[in-house]
Amino acid sequence: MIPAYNEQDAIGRTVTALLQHCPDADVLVLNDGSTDRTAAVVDDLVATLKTRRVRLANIPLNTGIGGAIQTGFIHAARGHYDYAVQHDGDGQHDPAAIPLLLAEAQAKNLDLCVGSRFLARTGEGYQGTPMRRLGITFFARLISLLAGVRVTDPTSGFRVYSRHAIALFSRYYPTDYPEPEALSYCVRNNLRVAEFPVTMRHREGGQSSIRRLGTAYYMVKVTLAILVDWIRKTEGAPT
Ligand SMILES: Nc1nc2c(ncn2[C@@H]2O[C@H](COP(=O)(O)OP(=O)(O)OP(=O)(O)O)[C@@H](O)[C@H]2O)c(=O)[nH]1
Ligand SMILES: [Mg+2]
Repeated sequence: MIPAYNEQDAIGRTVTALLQHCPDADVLVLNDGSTDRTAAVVDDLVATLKTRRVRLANIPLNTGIGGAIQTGFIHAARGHYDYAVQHDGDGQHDPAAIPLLLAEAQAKNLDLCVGSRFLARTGEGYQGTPMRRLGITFFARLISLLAGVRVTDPTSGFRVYSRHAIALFSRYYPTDYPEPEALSYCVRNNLRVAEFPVTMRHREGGQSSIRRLGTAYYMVKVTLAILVDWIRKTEGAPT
């Protein structure tokens, strides 16, 4: 599942690399009302490669990453996929890490395996601006405290989900900046969550979505959403 908003510069290379590194995977691009050539780039690639492994969901209005990713979960649940992978379309994630994340999820029976850029010993790769790291540290501490699991990169959108998580998130997935809340939601609903070290890169073009919504709004909204979620009842077992 690749959420994509105006990623014409990077989406072609991202999809091509995914096909190479994950020969058993189908790729779903969730193009969320992009106003650039994102859809055309994917259509051209599919025509050139003559592949059925790549699908393009053209969501007509911008629903945000949450709405797009939940569309991906609904598709994954209906298609009876064993695992779903969330992977950015801006070139920041390395698809070569997907088999490692999957192996970790399988070996440890995880429902959510999050690629963390802060677990690699070398501290190499893209780590975000100091301001962003401060926000990440805040959410990491908040979730670690509430959930009792060690979290270092709760905003990472590089994730592997089990069938159990696919079923849960096909029914509900948070909106706006969904990643920290989705992680917390998993733990609260007794799913098995852990992180695995990955290296991230700078985006290959386009614009970060973090700029589009104010940072203060993000911090307050996500904090409140996580706190309110913890006083809700646990979801029933997914079917
Ligand atoms: N479907 C959908 N995808 C989006 C939207 N906004 C961003 N994305 C995609 O979600 C992924 C992550 O968004 P980014 O803006 O790169 O967020 P980020 O990686 O945390 O921020 P940077 O580190 O600054 O790049 C990218 O593939 C974006 O194209 C949106 O409104 N809808
Ligand atoms: Mg990005």
